Amino acid sequence: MNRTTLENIQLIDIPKISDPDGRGNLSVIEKDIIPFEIQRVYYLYDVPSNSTRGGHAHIELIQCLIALSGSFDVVLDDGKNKKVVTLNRPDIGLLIPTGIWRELENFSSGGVCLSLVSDVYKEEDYIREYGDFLSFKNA
Ligand code: T46
Repeated sequence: MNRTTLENIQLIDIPKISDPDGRGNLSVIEKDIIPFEIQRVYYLYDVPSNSTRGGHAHIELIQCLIALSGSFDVVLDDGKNKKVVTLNRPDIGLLIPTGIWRELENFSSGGVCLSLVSDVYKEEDYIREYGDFLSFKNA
């Protein structure tokens, strides 16, 4: 049984240090910024604008997505409701709890999605069929 809803999805402010001498910005992710222990980092890039990534939910994995460069849309679905979050700032993280179906689309040219996640890669943690996802949520 998994009762997470869209309300459990959060945007996280990532501290930004603007350089006083005009050398640009620096963001840092330290202990306590992300509410889980990061076990793996991966990133999506060179994604064609008409491609969709994701299209699945996770059983145990918690994830934080950051648009390091450019922008993309994240379509989030808890089995009852859907919403779209556009990520376009490297100082904002999207925290996705377990049991949320997600699809990433509309990548801009040069869009890079950084993903910080709570576990190593385990295919058995994926629900890749939408019907299975609905059964999982309604179990
Ligand atoms: C997610 C979205 C945002 C690995 O071998 N190790 C890894 O850590 C990952 C993430 C993937 N893979 C392999 C598994 C597939 O053969 O890379 C291939 C592509 O993976 P997938 O189709 O799952 O890629 P996306 O972009 O659809 O999904 C990924 C993550 O898997 C997923 O957790 O939320 O990015």
